[in-house]
Amino acid sequence: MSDPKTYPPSADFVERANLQGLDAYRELYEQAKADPERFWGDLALNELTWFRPFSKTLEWDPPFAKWFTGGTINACYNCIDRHLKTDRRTKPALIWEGEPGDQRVITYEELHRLVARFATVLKGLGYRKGDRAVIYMPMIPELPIAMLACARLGIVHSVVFGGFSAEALKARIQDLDAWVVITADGGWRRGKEVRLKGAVDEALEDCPYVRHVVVYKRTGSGIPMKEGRDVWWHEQDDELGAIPQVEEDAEACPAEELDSEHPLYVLYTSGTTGKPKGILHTTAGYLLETSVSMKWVFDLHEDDVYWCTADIGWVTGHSYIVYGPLAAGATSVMYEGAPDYPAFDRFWQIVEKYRVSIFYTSPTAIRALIRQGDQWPNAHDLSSLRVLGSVGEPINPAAWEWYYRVIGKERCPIVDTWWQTETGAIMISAAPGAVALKPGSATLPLPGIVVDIVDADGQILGNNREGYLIIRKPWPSMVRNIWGDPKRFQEQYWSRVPGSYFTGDAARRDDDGYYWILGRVDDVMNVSGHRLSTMEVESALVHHPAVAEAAVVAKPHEITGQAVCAFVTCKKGDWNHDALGQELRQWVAHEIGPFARPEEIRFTDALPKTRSGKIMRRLLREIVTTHAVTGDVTTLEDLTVVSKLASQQEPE
Ligand code: 7RM
Repeated sequence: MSDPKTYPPSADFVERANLQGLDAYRELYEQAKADPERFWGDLALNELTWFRPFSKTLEWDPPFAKWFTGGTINACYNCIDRHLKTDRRTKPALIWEGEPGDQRVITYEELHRLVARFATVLKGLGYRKGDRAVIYMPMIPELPIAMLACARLGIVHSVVFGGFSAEALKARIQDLDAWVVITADGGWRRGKEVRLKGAVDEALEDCPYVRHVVVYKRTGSGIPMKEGRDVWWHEQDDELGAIPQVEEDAEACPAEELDSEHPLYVLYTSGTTGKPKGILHTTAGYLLETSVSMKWVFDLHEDDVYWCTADIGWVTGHSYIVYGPLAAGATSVMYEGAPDYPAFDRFWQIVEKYRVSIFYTSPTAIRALIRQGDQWPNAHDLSSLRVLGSVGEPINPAAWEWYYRVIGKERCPIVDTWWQTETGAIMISAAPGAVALKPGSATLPLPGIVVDIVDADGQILGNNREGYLIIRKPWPSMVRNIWGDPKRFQEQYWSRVPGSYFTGDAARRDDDGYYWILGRVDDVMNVSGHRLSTMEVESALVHHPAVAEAAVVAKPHEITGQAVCAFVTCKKGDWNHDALGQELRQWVAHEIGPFARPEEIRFTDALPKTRSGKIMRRLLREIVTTHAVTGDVTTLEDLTVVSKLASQQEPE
């Protein structure tokens, strides 16, 4: 398949960009490559505010890295306090929209006050540096406030996505040995209350050592409070008394002076086994790369209004709603609810209302909206937009083109950002004023990031060869460990190619040095000895006018080793599935090659997805191989999808 059209940055964009033109990018990249420690060291001194500067940039004892050792710093101070001495003091830090339409605009000054007060509450309850807090909240400002209050005191936080069950919550509280849980009565999603406190109560039946549950009142639905354990956020806050002046607050609850490598948070993510891994991020390096990528990738300027639609329960929200934007002094929009509530134009209504200029979302959201038609975005003034972003999975060229044309009106570059929970910050992405775009490619690694493609034996492959994506040099925002499991950390990430980080993704690099991510390694199929990515077939399928979404898995096959099995949801319409199935098989054969022709097409109303929108191909694989689902399904958005699929008769 030949590479598609490229989209160079417009002269207008380049003129205002933080990184202007390819040479500027290249120069920075080469500088970092020539002397990485000097590059990161200088950047850390310029971008972050230190209590005490570090003495050594990197101590690398593979797989364990220490960045900026000898330095002391505080993440909350860097996200808030330091901006108060500038014009940003009265700038909105968070613009929040609740699903019912309520709204709060919180300036940096106000955020400081709220965070300092809540930190004082936590302190009053007896928590301090090194303790662990689990945060289980809806998408309301008190979620970042709780995170930042923990960071202010050096309490390690772990945010558990509000859609996780009591069981999943319990496993995380236990793994982390957390003594305090911060939650709310509930939140709003699609007009219904998502109750949280009930799940906390259930989880805590098996966690007797948890001392406090701090509950924020969001919905006001009555909930039981356990005497001696549960406290209301607002009552604790009231007890602090009258609102002191900002300056006094700063004195009353100063940001703790912490080591550069002080643990900032643990975020659980699924691995290849059933047990989630607690990904540990520390303070200085994480802050550095999340904030500097705001400038390189999103081309952040002082007057931008930036909106990342992710949930803070996932890494994208940690890095690109909370820590990155706030450390960079941005105005970050936060929305509580669903993109289709009350109607399919909620995103575009919010973009118009707050004049959002940088918009960052997922391919899955884009495809869901494509399905509803162009009339929804077309009803809104989207002229404030100037940069669009994509994250979470490869964006298929058809969705890219729609995003570019219908949302960006062919004016806005799309940054396709490749990264992981483990990488902490964006690793591969265009700098939009420097790098020409190719739909479907994440483009080039950011300065300081050295990636390569290797084969199964760890041998480095040349251009145009598919292999495993690795990161060869340590980087400041890298995962430091798996909480409580250094052995798994070593084995999972650092054993394939010793000294290099194994991403678990397959990729290829083209002759322009652009990276094309092909998906997780276990999503790569092998049909008659041809390597074939599930993503490639999916992309071909969604290119067909009848197809809304597709998920492809490999099915064992007697003759060809594996065969392609596609699960397809259709756009609105009255389709003859037999005829359409034949047409789609032919379509794929035509788009990619006869070897890629799906053996089987199964039509379905919905695909099984995690709550962050990733299609759970593992479940589909189980359905096509064993006709039953046995593994962990606790991250599934809608359980009934799986039982429906599993009970479906296999076509002849
Ligand atoms: C940020 C995030 C990580 C996995 C990763 C990839 C896939 C993410 C892209 C992508 C292609 C992208 N963290 N992935 N971004 N694939 N292009 N731009 O999603 O830990 O939840 O997932 O997501 O497979 O390994 S994550």
